[in-house]
Amino acid sequence: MKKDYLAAGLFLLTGLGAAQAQVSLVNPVPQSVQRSTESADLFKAPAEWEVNLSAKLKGSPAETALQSAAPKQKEGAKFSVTVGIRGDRNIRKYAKHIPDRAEGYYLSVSRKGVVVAGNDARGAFYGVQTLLGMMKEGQLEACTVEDFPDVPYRGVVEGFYGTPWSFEDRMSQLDFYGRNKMNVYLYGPKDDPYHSTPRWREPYPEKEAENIKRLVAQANRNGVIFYWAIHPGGDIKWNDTDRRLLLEKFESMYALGVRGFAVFFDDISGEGTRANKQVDLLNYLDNEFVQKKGDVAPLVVCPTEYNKSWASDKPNGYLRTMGRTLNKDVQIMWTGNSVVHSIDKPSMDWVNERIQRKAYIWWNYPVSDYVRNRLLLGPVYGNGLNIADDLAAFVSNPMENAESSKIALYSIADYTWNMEAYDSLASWKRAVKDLVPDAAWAMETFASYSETLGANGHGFDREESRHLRPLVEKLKKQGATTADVALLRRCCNELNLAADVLLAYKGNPALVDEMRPWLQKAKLVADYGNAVCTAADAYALGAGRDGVAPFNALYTQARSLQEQMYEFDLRNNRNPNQPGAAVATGRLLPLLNGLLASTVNIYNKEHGTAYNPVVEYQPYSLESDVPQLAKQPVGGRGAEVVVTPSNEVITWPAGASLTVVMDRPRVLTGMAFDLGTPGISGSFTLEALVGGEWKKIGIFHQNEKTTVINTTGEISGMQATRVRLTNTSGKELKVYFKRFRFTKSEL
Ligand code: 14T
Repeated sequence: MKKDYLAAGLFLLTGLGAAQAQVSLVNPVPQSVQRSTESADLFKAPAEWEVNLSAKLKGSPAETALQSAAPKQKEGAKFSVTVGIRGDRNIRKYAKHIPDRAEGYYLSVSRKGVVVAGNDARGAFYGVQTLLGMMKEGQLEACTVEDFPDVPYRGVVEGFYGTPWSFEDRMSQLDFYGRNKMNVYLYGPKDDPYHSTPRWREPYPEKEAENIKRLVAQANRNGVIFYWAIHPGGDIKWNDTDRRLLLEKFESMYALGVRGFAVFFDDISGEGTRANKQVDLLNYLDNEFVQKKGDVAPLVVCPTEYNKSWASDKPNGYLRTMGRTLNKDVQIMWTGNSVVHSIDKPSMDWVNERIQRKAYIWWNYPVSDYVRNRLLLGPVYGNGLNIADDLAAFVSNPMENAESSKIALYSIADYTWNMEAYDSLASWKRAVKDLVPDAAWAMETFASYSETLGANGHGFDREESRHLRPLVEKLKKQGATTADVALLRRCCNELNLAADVLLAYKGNPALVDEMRPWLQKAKLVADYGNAVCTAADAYALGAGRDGVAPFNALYTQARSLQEQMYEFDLRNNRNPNQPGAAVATGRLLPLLNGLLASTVNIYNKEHGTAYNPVVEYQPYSLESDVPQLAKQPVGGRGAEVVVTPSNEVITWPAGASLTVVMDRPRVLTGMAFDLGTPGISGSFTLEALVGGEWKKIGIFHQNEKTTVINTTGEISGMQATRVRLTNTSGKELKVYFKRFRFTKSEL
């Protein structure tokens, strides 16, 4: 009984049942749809149909997809489904309608039956997918569709740092790519030991090999090319032995069914980065492996200089060398103007001219490996809608949270298929409904507080909580009114409601598991907001105090919830870089913090009290004239102060320094940093600002392998307001920034 009531409530909230033109459920949005009548001619999908599949499609993804459809296949059924590819007799009548484009198809739907005519086998599969997408809510729509992709290769590169996706995650992803007409998946998780240095040379153990075999089969069923990537640049020797070992590894992957190969030379330094050596190897692999096999997809390479900000632009520089000497059929990856960046026409022109081919875009969104306390669930926007002809491919690097990534991936599939028609917000809404069909309102609501990336080293951000933009603008100019507080309270209550609905959602347990820390955090944010709004109404805006708790209680509650949120981050989503779960930090939390501060000020003035108006205690900041480190976040966790590490090679100018600034003196108790190279610490000077004077901190212990300075003995007792590290070698240095942290106690 109760269950029915709940279901009815959700029904209303999500607007299910509203009249929907069925072809508008299809993702990606087709290139062209023709309806026979003015208003949509919708009819109930048949319970059974007769399938007439051309011989060439037997055993193909199109057949598998049809077998998974709801209608039963029955010979002699009234409703017929005819599927073939150009040249097949069963669809000959329709040949002239088939777009002359790779993976294109023609689809016709009437009350009598369906015709799918593909330009090739993949096209036929996509035609079937359009049919199935249309039927998602049990209906069909009379229409014809002529369709094809804008971008030849569309998909995903599993290329992030952190926990690689599980086998189950990947199986589900590959199915999702097929449904959304993505055709490539590049397997290259940075933390798979057999992908990267030093074990790239070894074949996979039996169990992992077996899993890869099964993934390849799943990819094949879904019309997805499974690319296996190798990341050998960390320790490769440019000799015959390593070349042979690489080829052998490729052979072992070929034996598992892999028919797409990529070589990643990103995020390395030293010998492995040399363009001409890389090109030699790649041309060798292309000539001796890819071309000889004959059934292998084009070789893909991620160059070392994979974005404009890192590219040396000399005539004989890295990119131009690749452009000139790398076999033309080898595809070159590119992340844009920087590591994480929107892609537009000028940036495509820039790189294509240099690499002398169309770039293969590796888009670093929604990857969150540099903001691991975040879920990126917002709309996909910002890339040019006029670059279809400039791309060899467009793949997305996703979050380690596989299910959550599907919101962005759905829209990336949409964008890469039909750019001009791409509508970011409409696509996002369909994505949410596709992922969480029975709680779409809750997911939309929660997602609208999980968009921003916060401060991060790449300077990339996404707009959060668009619905709060007007309020933020208004409050810059004037004080809050009771109506403003009512809006904030409503947002908090909706967020709380959405989190509760999702925590109980049974339709996708893997998704709920991924989101749990953020959903729980959202409830704390909502509680905090309610305390703030109640205090503001009663004690700052004169909305009446009858039946309202005393100010002191509400103030203490707000403080308590701030503390609970802080504590929550210490216990949840533990990872070494950005632990915890950030929710609603884009607009809602700053608005609530501002409201609390102004409420406290007003109350203090009226009552002569001294409640502290400072909210969200931010005791540390960073200053640096090392450009790559200037934006690095710094934070306190208990006794520790940590500057977020970076994985890139840092160019540290002579004399430049990194300084952590504290809001008041603290007692230093320990210190450790790691610049990645043995012996490098001698080139740096570490100091603390004590009573207005810089005091040198000597090296207490230096580890052989990495450069860790641990100054526990020497610094203890120093009461410092700043700690700084300076390159005093007199020359520019290339270093890593693996660790910079110290411990302190409060005075
Ligand atoms: F190969 C690339 F195109 C690429 O983007 N490589 C990595 C990628 O694996 C990672 O997921 C992504 C986002 O963090 O950034 C690239 O690696 C970096 C680049 C940096 F500038 C890692 C840390 C950096 F500081």
